[in-house]
Amino acid sequence: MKRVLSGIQPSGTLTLGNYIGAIKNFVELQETHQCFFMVVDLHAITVPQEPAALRENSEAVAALYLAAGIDPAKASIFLQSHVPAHAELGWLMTTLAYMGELERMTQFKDKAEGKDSVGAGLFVYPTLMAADILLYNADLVPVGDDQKQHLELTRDLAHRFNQRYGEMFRVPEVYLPEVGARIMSLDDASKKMSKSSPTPGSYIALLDEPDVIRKKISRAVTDSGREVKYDEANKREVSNLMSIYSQCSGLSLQEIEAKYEGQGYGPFKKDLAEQVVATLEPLQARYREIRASGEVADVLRKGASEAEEVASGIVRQAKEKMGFLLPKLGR
Ligand code: AQP
Repeated sequence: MKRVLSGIQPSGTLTLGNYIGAIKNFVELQETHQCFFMVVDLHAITVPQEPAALRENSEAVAALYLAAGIDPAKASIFLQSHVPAHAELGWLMTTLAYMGELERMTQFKDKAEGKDSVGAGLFVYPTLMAADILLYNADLVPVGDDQKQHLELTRDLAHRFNQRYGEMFRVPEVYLPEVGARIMSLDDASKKMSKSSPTPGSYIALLDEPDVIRKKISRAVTDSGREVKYDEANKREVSNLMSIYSQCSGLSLQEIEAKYEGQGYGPFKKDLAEQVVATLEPLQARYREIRASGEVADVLRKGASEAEEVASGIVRQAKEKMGFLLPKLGR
């Protein structure tokens, strides 16, 4: 079975963007691949996190994985910080990377823009991401297109290591899920929907109450026209709402266009809200049961031990190749 690795940062409450762009695909991938799904808490701290919120969000992301249908019998679910090999290989990768290539990362440039002080963690974060991937010799890393450059850096670092110290890392392929998976902000369709946005009206949180969802969708920005038509170049806002509708209902974009022909945005937005509520209500009910049962801790313990089994061997091998004097393994 091919191996898949991916993760989500516990940097806020997850959004419909995280669900459609990531978790929904994870649920499908677990049927055909050996999957490792992380809660990437070490990445989350590249921007300051309030400790109590980090703890709560970390458990919440794991519980949402389960509520969405990721099955711990099929996939390993774990916290990145529970597997020390991530931080360890992350450091080794940092020493292989060049300042120039990290400075070229557009995500760093975007996140650093206009700030007086920028954390060093944000700068070296792509080397930790490279370690995450290489620790599992992952074949596929499903990510959004904003992560493509980081995956290319991972490939470069893997090549560099293999050339310098001898063949060891598999060079992973970039795997971008199909188009339409990128969900944009409800108040500005030029930006992606983000859980760390300071404006709650810009995103639908997976745990938003039904009435909050209805209100956010009724206030979502559209345009001055009245045609429900998919046209990313000229009708970005409506196209984004149609993508959400399509992902939640299973209807194609053409079917949605036909359904609302000549009706304006009112009925479309009303039905969209109900589609989103119908998608999220069962997930929310399962989430509440999972949190109440206390099962998350056991799932994370099992997942970390499965991940550790793979990752600790890889980091040991990498250290050996680099010339570290290794402690003897137990007798
Ligand atoms: N708007 C989105 N549309 C589609 N996919 C999305 N993802 C995130 N936002 C959207 C996908 O979710 C996965 C995990 O993302 P992450 O939490 O590790 O970081 P991110 O991509 O930076 O997500 P956010 O919500 O924007 O987080 P913050 O605000 O903390 O930076 C990835 O697979 C991503 O593609």
